Amino acid sequence: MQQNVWRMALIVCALVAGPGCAVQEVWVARQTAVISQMKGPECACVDPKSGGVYVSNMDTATQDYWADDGAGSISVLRPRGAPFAMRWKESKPEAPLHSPKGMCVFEGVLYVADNTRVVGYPVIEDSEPAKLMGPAGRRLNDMATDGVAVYVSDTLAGVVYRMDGQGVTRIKAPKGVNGITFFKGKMFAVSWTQHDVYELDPTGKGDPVPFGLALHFRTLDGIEVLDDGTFIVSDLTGDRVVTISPDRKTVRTLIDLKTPADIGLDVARRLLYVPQVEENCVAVYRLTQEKQ
Ligand SMILES: [Ca+2]
Ligand SMILES: [Ca+2]
Repeated sequence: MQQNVWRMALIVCALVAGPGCAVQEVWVARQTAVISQMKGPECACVDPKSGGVYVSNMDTATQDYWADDGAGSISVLRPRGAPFAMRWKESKPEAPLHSPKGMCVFEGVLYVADNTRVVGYPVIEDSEPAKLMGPAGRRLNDMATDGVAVYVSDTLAGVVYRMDGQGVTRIKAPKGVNGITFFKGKMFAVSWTQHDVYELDPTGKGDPVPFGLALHFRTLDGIEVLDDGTFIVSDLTGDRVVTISPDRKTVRTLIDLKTPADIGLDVARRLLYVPQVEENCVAVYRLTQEKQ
């Protein structure tokens, strides 16, 4: 009887060929490496030109991730995850780094959100960082670039700042805004406290537009977008990384793992870097599309 039902279903599928019967392709993640020796890693940021990966270490003994404690560092991994320089930049009295979080690379400079300040390190040593006017932030969190300017989110103020050579402008964002990213000229963000994903208006005029997926999440941290438009977001206390379909409707678990923070995506190599804050490591995954 059961067999007949399945056979009938297949015949109906073949005749109707509706979307529900089509073979689906889904993204699958396979772990390729785990890099330990991190110290409260918050963000992995891929330099798309070199494939090198910067990792921010908040380095806290007290789990106060917003302490101006003069302890923080930046690690660099090679493409595919092997360590290159575990302490590429460290806090110095004359150039403090407290609890670095989100980063982006723009015009040869690695920009880093560090509590209330944005700091810049030339990617090529001994060159001067570009002069950007930073905002007076409260809890600066993630950074992104659209290739024209640099953006930083402020989780406590619920706003995103746009910085270029002309100064700072404000962009409307949801309360608790955390991760931000750009994809094909559109800007996206996740909220730690509102538990949703949003499209933002990078001109700063329009209100954030929620995806309406808040019931799926606990505390969202990072967001990236694959080249087919699939979103990848990390839910830190939800202990998972998920994909959201390009039509913004379907949520699927991609990886179950503890405390995933601000993920980094190497689109060209299809590698995903997941800093695990409380595990003091970065897990590296190869992404493939497979038929379901
Ligand atoms: Ca610190
Ligand atoms: Ca973050």
